[in-house]
Amino acid sequence: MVRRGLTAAAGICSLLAATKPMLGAERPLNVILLLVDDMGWTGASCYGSDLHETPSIDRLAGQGVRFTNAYAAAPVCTPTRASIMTGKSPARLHMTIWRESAVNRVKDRKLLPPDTVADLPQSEVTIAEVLEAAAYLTAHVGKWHLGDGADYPENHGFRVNVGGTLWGCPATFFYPFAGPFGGMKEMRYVPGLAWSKSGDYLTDRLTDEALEVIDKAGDRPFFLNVCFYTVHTPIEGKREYVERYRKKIRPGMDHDNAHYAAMHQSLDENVGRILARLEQRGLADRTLVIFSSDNGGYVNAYRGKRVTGNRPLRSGKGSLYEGGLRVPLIVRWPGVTQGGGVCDEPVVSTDFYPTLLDATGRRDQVKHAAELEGVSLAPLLKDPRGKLDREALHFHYPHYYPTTTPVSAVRVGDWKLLHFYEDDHVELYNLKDDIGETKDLAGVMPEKAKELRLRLEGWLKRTDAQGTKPNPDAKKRGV
Ligand SMILES: [Ca+2]
Repeated sequence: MVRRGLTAAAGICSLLAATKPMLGAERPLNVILLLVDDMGWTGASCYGSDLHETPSIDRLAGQGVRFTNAYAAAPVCTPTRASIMTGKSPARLHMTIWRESAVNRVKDRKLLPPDTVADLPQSEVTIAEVLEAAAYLTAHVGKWHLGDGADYPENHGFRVNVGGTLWGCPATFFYPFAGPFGGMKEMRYVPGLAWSKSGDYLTDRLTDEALEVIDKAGDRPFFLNVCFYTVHTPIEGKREYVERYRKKIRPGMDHDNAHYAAMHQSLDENVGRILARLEQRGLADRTLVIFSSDNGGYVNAYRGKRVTGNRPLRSGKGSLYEGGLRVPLIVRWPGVTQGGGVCDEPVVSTDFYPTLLDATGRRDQVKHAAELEGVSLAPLLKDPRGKLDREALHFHYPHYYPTTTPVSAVRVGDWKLLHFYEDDHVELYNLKDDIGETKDLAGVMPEKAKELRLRLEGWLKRTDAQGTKPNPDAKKRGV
């Protein structure tokens, strides 16, 4: 039934026939990107969760390199996804907020956020377009959130799109994955899953379709972009798993949401199914696998219950404190990564694109490589104790969220500075001594704070980043 599902929905057989086979003796590397939605830094067992059980993700970490200082390029969905697809920073792209908010700007706060880009511009060359030009089968499965119909995955280099739409989350994770959503009762659905049946769970069904791509690729190299809708809201786990975690929760645990834990178990099972299929088909030794998340864990409540905490990190999704930005990242590159590597070098999702150019041998083939803002992680994957030739990571979120007001941030070595725009104040932290960002050192180290602030302002100028403006209505409203 599942097999017929993808064939009917995406016409995969005809697509395969239409794409030219690769020439040359060396078989190109397949690429699978496993991107989770809103998974916090400590969401997996191997990253320290005290509740979630993730044996498959942990096994992958044991076979590759696990990064401890990996960042999403932004603290919310759309901008980070744009950074992965383009290799450019959200600030440069003017895509700094999630799509729904980009088309409905906040106008009742002290500052007016900028008028940002809602849809991924066609002028950008996505990593999918690069690999499609190299005769890869390019398939997107799951969340897209990078534009409306004119900018769906199929218009940005993907030959197959199952489930990708303008929306950031499904109405429900249970069959039929459709229904009214939000205050406006907008009707949402997940396309491409026509052969689903009562009782099906979305994370399982999307993985069915991902497995179908692997099965049907044959000798063709493939780029499989699996963007799980989980563990984003709605926080809905399978009933039997929820009961299991309810019994496991004890007072004082960092993670104490049984539904959220159940969602992690389903995620982990499906990561395991994909990795097992690679083994079964003899593809594991020629497939690069990246596992990561698009922003930190969501610390606000859903249906009256806190979703998660990111301790020891401060805050969560939406914030430029570590809890909003720092994410899991595991990379397994056959022949390059040694098992069990741990890398502490700061890296960011913008780095995936140049890494994939190196891994697939495409760097010399693309004209725009010099425009990319990320750097290849290849040296770190070969030697996790190595260092990148990069001085700083920058972040720009000129928007509001329940966890933040408009803010930019820069990390240089162990130092991190945040610049909040509502009152123009800065905060300085030493992450080596204070990973929880509890001791603001800006007052006692003004020279250091000034140095980082100037560096941050220089970067914002160079990237043509959009700023906020005072809201002329703010005084009237008393905000
Ligand atoms: Ca997200």
